[in-house]
Amino acid sequence: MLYPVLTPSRLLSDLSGVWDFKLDDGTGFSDEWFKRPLKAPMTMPVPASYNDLKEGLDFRDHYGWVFYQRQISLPEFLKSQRIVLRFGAVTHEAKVYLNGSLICEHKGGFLPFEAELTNILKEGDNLLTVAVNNIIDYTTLPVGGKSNMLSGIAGIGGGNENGKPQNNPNFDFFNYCGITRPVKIYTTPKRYIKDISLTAQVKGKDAKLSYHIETEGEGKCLVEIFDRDSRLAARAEGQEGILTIRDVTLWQPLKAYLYNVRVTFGEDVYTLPYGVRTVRVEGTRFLINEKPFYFKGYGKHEDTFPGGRGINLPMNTKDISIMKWQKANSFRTSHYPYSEEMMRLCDEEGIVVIDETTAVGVNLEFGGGANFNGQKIKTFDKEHGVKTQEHHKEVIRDLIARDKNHACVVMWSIANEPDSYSEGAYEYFAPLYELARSLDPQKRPCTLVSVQMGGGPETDCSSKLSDVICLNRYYGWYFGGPDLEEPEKALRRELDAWRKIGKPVVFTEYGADTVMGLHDTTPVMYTEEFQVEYYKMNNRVFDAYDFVVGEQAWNFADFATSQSLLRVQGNKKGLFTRDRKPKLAAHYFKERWSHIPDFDYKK
Ligand code: GCB
Repeated sequence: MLYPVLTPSRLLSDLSGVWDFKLDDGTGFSDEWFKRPLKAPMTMPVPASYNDLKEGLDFRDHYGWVFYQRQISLPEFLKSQRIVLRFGAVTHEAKVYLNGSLICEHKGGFLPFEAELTNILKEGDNLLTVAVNNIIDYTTLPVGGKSNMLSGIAGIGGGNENGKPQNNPNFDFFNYCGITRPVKIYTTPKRYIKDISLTAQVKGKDAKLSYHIETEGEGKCLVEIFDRDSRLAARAEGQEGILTIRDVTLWQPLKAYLYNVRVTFGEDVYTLPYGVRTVRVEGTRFLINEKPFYFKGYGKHEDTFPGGRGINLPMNTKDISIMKWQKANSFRTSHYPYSEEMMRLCDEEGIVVIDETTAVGVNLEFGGGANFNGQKIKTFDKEHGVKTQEHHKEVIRDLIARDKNHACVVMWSIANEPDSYSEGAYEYFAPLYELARSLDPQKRPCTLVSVQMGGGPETDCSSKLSDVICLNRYYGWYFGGPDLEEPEKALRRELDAWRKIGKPVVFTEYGADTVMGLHDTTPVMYTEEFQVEYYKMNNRVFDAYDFVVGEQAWNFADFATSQSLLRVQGNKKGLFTRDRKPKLAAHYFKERWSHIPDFDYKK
């Protein structure tokens, strides 16, 4: 799927701004709010999550539908063009109406979707209404349940019953919702370029680029590649073929180089920035451009105040600047695909990305297997367990369609902390890996991110399915903390077991909650000193194992969660506060990572 851009043949218009807005009071659909201007609407910025933008729990914890509305009109001179309305992301479900008629529906809150407006726009004003649903359940990704409690991370609980229906997320981040990414209208000629796929092979100094152009309508295709100085580097005709770039400049972590691939098809022109690099796993090494790479970085969230998960371009830029200050080179898009704007920025800045689906919470074993009001239900129980597999496939399809050309993406994460260790897990996951591998033209490695409860290689189906083993481990925090000695031994024992399967291991999460400003001479839990000691212990162990090829701290920054006894106005495991001020551990990692090269750390 192509990102909408302005080109000599395509007009682009951004519908960001203040829209009309209303929480559904239960009559939104029966009274057909989408048919006429909303009565007594509030104002609401788009794009943003709505939850923190008006005061009160009823608003923040609203359960169900909300309505967004505005008028749109387009200039007459666009009549000859194809006109498309495009949403970057609407969390979690959207129904889009134009002049009172439903024109499209979409499930899944973190990937783009489109509706063609060409023949349905009226002259003058058109009423655009977007109904947005924030309910999560056993069929959605992420997974959640319904409760009457004002609480709960992953069933840990501790809240008060207040009789109102609530989302009970089976995951540890606030269920921010709304129209969270840009809404745009773009045009194309009637015969147009639908999609572009590129794969590079590097031979000596040259790169061979296989390309495939999908078009609507017949016609001639011209593909031209320009270097950064706008010099023509390669040229070919036809919808598919191979281009040779001589003396190629590779895209490297932290040394990005992007070519511009310009495709011309009839009247349509589209330009795609593209970095040439290779990626593969060999034995216990993760090779980027054939050199063993070491992941230094974090799991992140799209989470800022007050826009929640709404796109925040300045913060994205700041985050990458901080990563570079700290000598990090990578992050994981925990626990959902990030905005297209962030992915393009990572291409530009040379940040390496593990790209994750929305599959978080596919695990009903949290909270001692008693999640969602004490039911003891097995995750893959045919009757009562999760019903996410078909939607999971859809998400994988859409994610790869969106991100397949990004140089920054070096691995797909199929899920975060699923129940990958109980009956039915292999049968659930094997087809998903197969799908991802068949869809990705670049055949990137695939992984899932394993939860500590899953045990080791014998029980976790990731050991069979994944190219890289990704571990979330909390030795010295949830497991054994505040003691660090016994947890260190346990971590070593676990790594001794993983060694036997001969695959690279990346720690995709490890961390300790730390409230900025808490200090002590003895490192006690929640102080900045404890966080540093915790990381020192874990990192010492990672350094002792040559097949550990990466460390991604949990989390880059503090972030909002549901309320519970273990969350102090959110999750405080950030190396940085929510407004990006460094804790002691941020300085510790800056020092450590300045001594760890991006390549050849472990020979
Ligand atoms: C995890 C989850 C992450 C949580 C984290 C924590 O294992 O993957 O979403 O935020 O633990 O802090 O407990």
